[in-house]
Amino acid sequence: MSTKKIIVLGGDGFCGWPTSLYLSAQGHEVHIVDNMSRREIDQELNADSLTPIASMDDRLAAWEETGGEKIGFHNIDVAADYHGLRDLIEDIQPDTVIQFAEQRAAPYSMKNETAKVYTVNNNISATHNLLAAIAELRADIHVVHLGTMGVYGYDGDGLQIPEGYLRVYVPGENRDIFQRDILYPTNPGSVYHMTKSMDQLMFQFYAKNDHMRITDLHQGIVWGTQTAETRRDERLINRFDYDGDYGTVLNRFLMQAAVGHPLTVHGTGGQTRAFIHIQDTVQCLALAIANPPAKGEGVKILNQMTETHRVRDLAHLVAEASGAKVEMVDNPRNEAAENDLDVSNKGFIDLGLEPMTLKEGLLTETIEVSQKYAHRCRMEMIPCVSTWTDNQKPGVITQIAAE
Ligand code: NAD
Ligand code: USQ
Repeated sequence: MSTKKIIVLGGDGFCGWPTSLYLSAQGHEVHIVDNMSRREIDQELNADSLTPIASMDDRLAAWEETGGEKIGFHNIDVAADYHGLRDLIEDIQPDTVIQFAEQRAAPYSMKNETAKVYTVNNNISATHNLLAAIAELRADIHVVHLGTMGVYGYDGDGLQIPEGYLRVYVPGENRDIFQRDILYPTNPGSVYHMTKSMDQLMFQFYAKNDHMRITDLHQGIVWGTQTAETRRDERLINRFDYDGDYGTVLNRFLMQAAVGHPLTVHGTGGQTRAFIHIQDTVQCLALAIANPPAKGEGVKILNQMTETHRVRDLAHLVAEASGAKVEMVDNPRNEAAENDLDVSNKGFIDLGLEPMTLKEGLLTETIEVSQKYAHRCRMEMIPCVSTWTDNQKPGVITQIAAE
């Protein structure tokens, strides 16, 4: 394996931190860029990570003390400080830049007008600043971006979702049939998911105009918290979001079980979603970095997920493992009550990914981590209260529906 110089934008976050450690452990030279905005949002919401995350200085010191190579850190707002980002790229001359630095919570992006405007400005500018800087420097740098499965939408009717592109046949005049491979039509379900759809157009343009090498990873919901590297020392522990805006469904169910809170299923729980464990996320990033597209090839899109599950099935699985109660609450989101989801992840399987699944003991590990830090949970932050429109109600518990 050839080692590379890698800049990780958003390297303090839930996916970025363990990815930075994994890549460093693999022998790559890693530089983290982060403006700590996610930690500021913790304060704004008054809902800290369930796990006690150390300061960046303490994290990096702990990494070196446990045998890791030095990781650089640069506090830059990628969305606001174009020149800071460009100068850093010029200085480091990375082979790869990973773009994790976006506001990633759908409920937060729907919270109010301020959060909508922030999410769009931050996410679009961060991604575009990166692309414009690489174009200005005329550098041959592989951009690896974390997109989302949510760009495809959730109105599945049995069609297997391909990896990014859809082959269409368009009838012309004189009975001609024209073939095109187009970006799969986007159908975002929140302002956050909309920004990921817009990112796709920017990638399409820069891959065409500047022959930039770009990989866009359409990732499912990430669950779990620890990886082999973050387990090395408590100061390396990864973030664990559980609150109604940032907590994602499976991790929320696992921590709810651990703190004695009923499992909050939105609506009928018929929503089917794609999932991936954080340990597989870091493996996928390494595989994507090792396999960049050729110059001029167009954007390489890979579906980064390992399994699909219906929300109510997950709730019952966690309830069986833990004895927790399941509660059906109002759905604060404007989303299909029931959907099927069939996704191709052939790209990563062909590259050698050996997926972990829910069955492999990791559910228990996440419950145990949650139990250890249960005293840090603020119960009042658990309900999902950000509503998509005035027609939705917050997801607060009113009655026990199932056990
Ligand atoms: P996170 O919020 O934990 O991490 C994002 C990091 O980026 C934070 O540390 C934040 O401070 C930083 N950041 C945000 N805006 C920035 C800016 N303008 N300049 C510098 N730093 C900035 O999110 P995450 O869960 O690690 O997600 C990372 C990426 O993966 C996101 O783009 C997200 O959309 C995508 N993703 C996440 C999931 C998931 O389940 N967590 C699933 C699919 C895709
Ligand atoms: N849900 C519940 N109960 C809860 C929380 C959520 O039933 O307590 C439901 C939601 O209504 C939704 C589903 O679970 O139907 C998934 O919600 P989520 O918060 O776990 O996931 P989502 O909002 O889609 O966002 C997360 C990440 C985002 C990423 C996305 C991948 O926050 O960054 O892009 O997963 S995907 O869902 O594949 O688009």
